[in-house]
Amino acid sequence: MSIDVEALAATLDGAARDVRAIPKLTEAEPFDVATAYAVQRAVIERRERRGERLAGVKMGFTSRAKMAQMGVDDVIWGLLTDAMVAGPSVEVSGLIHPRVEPEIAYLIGREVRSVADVESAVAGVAVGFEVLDSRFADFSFTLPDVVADNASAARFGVGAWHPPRDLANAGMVLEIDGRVAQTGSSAAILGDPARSLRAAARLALGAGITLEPGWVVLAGAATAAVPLPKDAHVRVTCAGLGAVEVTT
Ligand code: OOG
Repeated sequence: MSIDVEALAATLDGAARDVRAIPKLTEAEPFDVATAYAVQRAVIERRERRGERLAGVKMGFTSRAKMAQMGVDDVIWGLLTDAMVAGPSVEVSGLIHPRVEPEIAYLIGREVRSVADVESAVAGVAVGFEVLDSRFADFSFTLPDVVADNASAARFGVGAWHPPRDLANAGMVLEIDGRVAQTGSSAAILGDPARSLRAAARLALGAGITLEPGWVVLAGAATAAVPLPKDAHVRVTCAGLGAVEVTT
């Protein structure tokens, strides 16, 4: 049986727009990871046709905590658009079952033409957060499902940009309403988030996508994700990078 990439993309896009969870796509018919990335691209192309612009790349499952939480053990990536930029607040009623996680963010300062180029192309680093919202019921998916679903990307935000620096082991805290929900270290992100940055460049280039000036690379969560409730105040801090806050 041949997979209808456009039909799968329409299903995922519709679920996000209708704020409605759907069963795993692979339940109806299994497909491989390469097909899943084609579906992901088709979802993004639908968003671009509605006027959204690409704003960066996100990495997923770059930490053991996340792999263990989601039962998946391969690094994945997804695309960010300007419509996903959140702050100072996130409207959770537009999301199915949002979760939030702490991130390290890189700001791309000039076009990245090779993996060797990417570190010198970084114009800034910041603490960030990502709001995930799997389009699948109960956040339950296989690797191809979550890849097709753009790595559960929904919203993201970053704090103030700082000059590039070594972030191999910086303490990170995720607080919700003043209570510590998760603590971790940037070292949880592939041992050093700079590795995740290089992986982002490699994967994007391999897919024919050039990281552009002004784009953001989210290196992946340092901890597990936690449910993002309504009327909450979220604060993520990273040693040396200050804090980023968002309300729901
Ligand atoms: C997939 C996204 C994973 C990360 O930082 O590991 C991710 C999910 O957990 O729903 O963004």
